[in-house]
Amino acid sequence: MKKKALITGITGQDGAYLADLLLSKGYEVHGIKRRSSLFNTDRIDHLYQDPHESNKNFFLHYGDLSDSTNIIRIVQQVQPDEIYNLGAMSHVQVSFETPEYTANADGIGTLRVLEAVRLLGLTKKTKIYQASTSELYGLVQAVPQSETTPFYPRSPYAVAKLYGYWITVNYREAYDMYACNGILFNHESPLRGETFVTRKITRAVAKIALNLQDKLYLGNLDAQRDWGHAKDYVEAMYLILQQEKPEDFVIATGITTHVRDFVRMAFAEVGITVEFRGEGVDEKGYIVSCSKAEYQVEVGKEVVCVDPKYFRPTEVDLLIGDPSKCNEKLGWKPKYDLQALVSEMVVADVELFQREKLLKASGYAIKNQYE
Ligand code: NDP
Ligand code: GDR
Repeated sequence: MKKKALITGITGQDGAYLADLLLSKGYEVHGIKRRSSLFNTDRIDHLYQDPHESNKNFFLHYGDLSDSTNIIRIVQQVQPDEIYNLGAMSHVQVSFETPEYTANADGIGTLRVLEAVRLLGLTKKTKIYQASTSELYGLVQAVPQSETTPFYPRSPYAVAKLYGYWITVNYREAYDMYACNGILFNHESPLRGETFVTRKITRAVAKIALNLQDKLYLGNLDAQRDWGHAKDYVEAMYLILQQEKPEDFVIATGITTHVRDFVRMAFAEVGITVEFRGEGVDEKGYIVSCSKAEYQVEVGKEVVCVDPKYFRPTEVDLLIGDPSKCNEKLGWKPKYDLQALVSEMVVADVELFQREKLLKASGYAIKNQYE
């Protein structure tokens, strides 16, 4: 019998990579997608199968984590061996503007998944992975952050995820469920949402190199993040559910980098050297040289500016994870380093915008990008 997995948030970055991974391992994969007025399945369109085909192993169900009857119905219908609860309002800054919705989807949504499994009598069959986050650490208590470092969440997103974390632990202890938290540090890829800082930077670098954009406006350049590749991190999610005992794991690279240095690395991929001058809101990045003749950029031009509108009411300054436990118990180590990640993201965005430039030059309308 094929194993069955149910993924909430399958249309997101991690959902797409995880679906690929589980299908490659012979799973039958079910995903929950939200109804939207435009198609929202770009990241998983390559997995689509004709609904009339027999032997299908990939299924999508309409649903939402804010709707418990819907979650119960889908879990009952699928009878999954594993649930990966990746669905969430995942943008930290947006959570300050939509705190109640974020609490509902990210906090109570987790409870709804756990309750569905419990109410349907599946506690001995269904294992649950909860997408917890390094944002739980928030205000720095100690570094590197490990499974035993105290939490101090700094956003409505992180507070909602704190509830998700503890309700998962509580259901494991109260009902003897196989339910685990993966406390994942930031992970990125060419599929990363366009408004997270890494993808915002790699898209802007590609557009600036191709003369499609003038400047990149960013918030806090001093923030430090432990960045890995999403492809590596979904392997860790899978491994967490294959252990004998349910446990929580930090998944991280153990290396941290400033946002400012990510900017430098991304520009370097297109041969552009950027130097930062000034301080605080007056800090700016200038092009000091360009080694690739195919990119006609102006040396001396100001290309990076700070816009305080991207500052958060409360910020998480420094994240650096301690991957000792996942290294030892899961045998997990990332295959990508930051340089390889940045390179893959910039190459993908240059290709994307080269196509867009061609369309524009040929008189086709292009989408406006709001960031
Ligand atoms: P994305 O934002 O790319 O994807 C989020 C997914 O959740 C999308 O499929 C989205 O659907 C779906 N979703 C949002 N709200 C709801 C809802 N109310 N009901 C059902 N589905 C919903 O996030 P990532 O793939 O990057 O992250 C996956 C999970 O891991 C998230 O829970 C995130 O908080 C967490 N996480 C992410 C980290 C990272 O660095 N990427 C690090 C640590 C944790 P739609 O496409 O329709 O918007
Ligand atoms: P984060 O990711 O908040 O860590 O949450 P994001 O990429 O949004 O921010 C990282 C850091 O960069 C700073 N920053 C900016 N961020 C954005 N988005 N836009 C900007 O213009 C900008 N300028 C500077 C931020 O202030 C921050 O310090 C991500 C999400 O995937 C969460 O769901 C996940 O839980 C955590 O990672 C781990």
